[in-house]
Amino acid sequence: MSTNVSAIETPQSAAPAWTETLHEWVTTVDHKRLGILYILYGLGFLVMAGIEALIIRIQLMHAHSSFVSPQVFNRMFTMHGTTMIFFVVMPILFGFANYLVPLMIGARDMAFPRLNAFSFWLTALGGLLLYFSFLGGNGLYGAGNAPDVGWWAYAPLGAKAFSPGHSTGYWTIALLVSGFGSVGTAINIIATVLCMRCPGMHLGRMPLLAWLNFVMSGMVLIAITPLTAAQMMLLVDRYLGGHFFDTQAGGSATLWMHFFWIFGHPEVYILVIPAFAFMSEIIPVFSRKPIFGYPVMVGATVGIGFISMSVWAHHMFTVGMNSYANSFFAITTMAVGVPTGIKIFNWLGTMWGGRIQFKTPMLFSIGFLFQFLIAGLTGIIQSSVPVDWQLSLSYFVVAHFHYVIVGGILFAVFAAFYYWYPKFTGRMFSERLGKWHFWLFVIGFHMTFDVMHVPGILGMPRRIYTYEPRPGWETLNLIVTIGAFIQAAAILLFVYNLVVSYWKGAKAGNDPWDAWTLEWSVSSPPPAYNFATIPVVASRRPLWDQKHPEDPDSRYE
Ligand code: HEM
Ligand SMILES: [Cu+2]
Repeated sequence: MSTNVSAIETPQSAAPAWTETLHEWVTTVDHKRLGILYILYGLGFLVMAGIEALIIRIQLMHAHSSFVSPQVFNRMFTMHGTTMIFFVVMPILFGFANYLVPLMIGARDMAFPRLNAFSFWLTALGGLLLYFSFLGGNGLYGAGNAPDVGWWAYAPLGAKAFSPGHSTGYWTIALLVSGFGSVGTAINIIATVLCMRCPGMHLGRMPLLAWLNFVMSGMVLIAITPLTAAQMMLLVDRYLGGHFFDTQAGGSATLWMHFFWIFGHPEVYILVIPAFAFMSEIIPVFSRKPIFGYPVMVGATVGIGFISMSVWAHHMFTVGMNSYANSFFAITTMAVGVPTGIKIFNWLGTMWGGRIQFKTPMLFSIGFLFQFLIAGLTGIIQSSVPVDWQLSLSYFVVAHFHYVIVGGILFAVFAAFYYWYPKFTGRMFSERLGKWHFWLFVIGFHMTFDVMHVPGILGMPRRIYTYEPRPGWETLNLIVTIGAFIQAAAILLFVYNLVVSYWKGAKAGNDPWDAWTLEWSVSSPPPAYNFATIPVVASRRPLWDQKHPEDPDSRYE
């Protein structure tokens, strides 16, 4: 019996089309759609956390300012830091990993699509819970609303006695819930990389982006667990009369610090390793050369993964550990610079002798290389214990980690946006606006974070709500604040470019960059099933081989 599919009437639903679309997106288990949801979610919170940063900078623009109250100031830096780390950069990186890993290894989806959707919605709930805290009390100036204990919530600040009401409760539960989401995504990425690769793609041929997200996921499983345990203990302290972190009742405040940084430092590598992955995919394509030292790049990543688990107490050089402990953590911190340096060397080796195309993705990649190197060097400076004793809790530290997070990770994220946007949307973004965004952001970034080092060296502590008009402090802080606004303008230009190009951009086609990984072998955007037939690969550059069968020597093995 033959069934003529087209003859069957599909009942037309009375609901307006947009509700159909909304229903599709809310219930999707497709890795590409979940990837886009993660990215849009992260971009939404980037605007929130960006506004918080600008409020901080307006308050610090000159001495004796009272633009906001000390309470609101404390809430702004706590929400800014927590949001940027957990609800901006992590979701955006998980979004790219979700979208790209299955496509790059020749798979139709992640290993566990429903776990994938569940993990996204847990992360989404976490961010909403954190921001519900603004409404949780009686408005901005009321007690018991947005958390104000810093993004580390050091004991005893997190205790009920110091933060009455539910503000820290919201912070703890929001991170707990999103932490389960991160663990779910990490399990999914690991299972997908190990079990879903297409025929011929053994681990030695897997794109570096899949390798690095595999290592990052392993680190998530190890690092998130101590944070989850500490949060559980904090909830017991706050709501069940526990004393884990209460020094007066036999608990320990430094115990919280150890738990937080056993998570916290690997966390910064969980953020930077996917950024490294973007560089290892983008730099070769715009240098027209395969990556230099593929196996070493994999080895260096695994090395970073291990060493970065042993450096955490470099955040605690000033709490009074003995000199053996200080020396140990100083040495491990310097040691993590070695595999990181190898990566920078290999990216430069890839560009060396290449035919460099200065397209927007490559401009942001070069910005990443330059700034991440400087960020690494100021990190090494602080790994020297006596130097850290001078600089700890100063604006030099704030400048350093923003150099890593903005100068490194955010630049790499922008490079990734410009590189894969044509694949996600089927449209090219405006290259002219892209270049404007790049140069404006470079100027804003250096005005903000280069200059920020100086008041730090001059002794300006972080997290102070205002300051005395000491020599140079006001001019320097004014320049920093102007720089922050230039960065904000650049990010608005970026958002404008992405939105307008979605409708007006030139058609992208499958492979606008003449690249060589599998995501470029399918249409833009890819069909729901990704590949009509599962590809069979024979080298690290499967699409290149397809495009250049006449040139077997160019096979990169
Ligand atoms: C793009 C422009 C940004 C500007 C202008 C900016 C500005 C600032 C400022 C002024 C502070 C210090 C507050 C103080 O101690 O007084 C701060 C803190 C912080 N920022 Fe940013 N930031 C930016 C981006 C980011 C990004 C992308 C991240 C992370 C992904 C981030 C993470 C943090 C963290 C974790 C803190 C520490 C919060 C705390 O002390 O509890 N920032 N930011
Ligand atoms: Cu650290």
